[in-house]
Amino acid sequence: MRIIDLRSDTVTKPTPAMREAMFKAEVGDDVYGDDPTVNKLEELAAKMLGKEAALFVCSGTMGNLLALLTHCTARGDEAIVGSESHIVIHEQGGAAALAGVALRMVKTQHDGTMLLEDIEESINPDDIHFTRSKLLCLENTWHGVPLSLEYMKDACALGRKHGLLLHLDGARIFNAATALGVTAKEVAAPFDTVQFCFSKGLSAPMGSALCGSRQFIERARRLRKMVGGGMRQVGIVAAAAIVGLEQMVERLAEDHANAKILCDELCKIDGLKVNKEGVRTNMVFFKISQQISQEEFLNRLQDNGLLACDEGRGGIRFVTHYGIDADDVREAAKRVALTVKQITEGTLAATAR
Ligand code: TLP
Repeated sequence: MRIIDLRSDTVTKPTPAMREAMFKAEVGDDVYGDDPTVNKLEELAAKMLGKEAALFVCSGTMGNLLALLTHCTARGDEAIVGSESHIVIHEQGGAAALAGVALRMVKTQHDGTMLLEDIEESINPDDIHFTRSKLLCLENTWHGVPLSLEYMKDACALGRKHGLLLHLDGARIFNAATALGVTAKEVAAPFDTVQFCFSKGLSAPMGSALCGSRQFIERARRLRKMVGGGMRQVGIVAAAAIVGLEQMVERLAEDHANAKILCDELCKIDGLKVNKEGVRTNMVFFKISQQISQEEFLNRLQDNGLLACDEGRGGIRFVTHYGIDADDVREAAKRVALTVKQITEGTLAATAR
């Protein structure tokens, strides 16, 4: 049985074009600025995001950490973040532990936004009793949901009005742009800095770009070295990221279409609560109503050759990506239906005993 892996778009393997580009990549010591492939990638990333400069970093987590470190220059400076954002939930408290940045959490709404009034309320006056509010961070897409251009513009205008710097965790910015029918540059426009990942829907093996002004990126480059992210002949992997930007952006629409098919098929299965409205890009979330824990359900799915991600109270997550086609998602839905049937029949048998 072929395993269908829908845990994340991070499971994607490099395309044949990427492997070819990696094989042929010209390299140098990037800490000295000598790697021509990295330099090319950084220029391309900055251009596509409409920023002056970019920095190739190991991961999205490192990109966000460097944004916090570079923007929040004084110990204890505060960054305003969504309560359900990746920075809060999935980065192991790096903001506090490594960057000395205080996080002010504002409730994340079901569509990934924070209410403007909540943001405004969380901004501290310049008063000795409070932390210094320095940075506002948004995330787009959030759990696969794109934030609208209008919302980002309004939230950023509010931040600016109060003198905040603005960062976007745009790990999947190209999915957001595809869903909104705009360019990544337009999504990035209201922000001072953006981090986005090559290692997700763009299918490169690793890395992210942190984009911003030339001056900001110079400072971030020094700090990247401090956190141990200075890499050497890393053009080997930057070559794959270039292919990601040049060849893999347009196909993201396929992943979004496959997520819709998957959602429709899951909706036909009794006993599942599918978040239909939330399916806007490449993610599908659902909850189970069986008398079985989510963890146990995921184990049963795995026995049936299907891998999914446990999102705790958020339910179960499927992510579509390169290497998964429409037939695969139909097959995935069949395996979910089979799992539900096996559980229901098992429960009925137990009751009859
Ligand atoms: N997200 C991963 C897991 O960490 C949950 C995934 O499978 O979705 N920002 C956002 C919005 C992300 O979703 C992720 C990765 C990151 C940052 C961090 O990127 P990496 O994994 O490269 O450190």
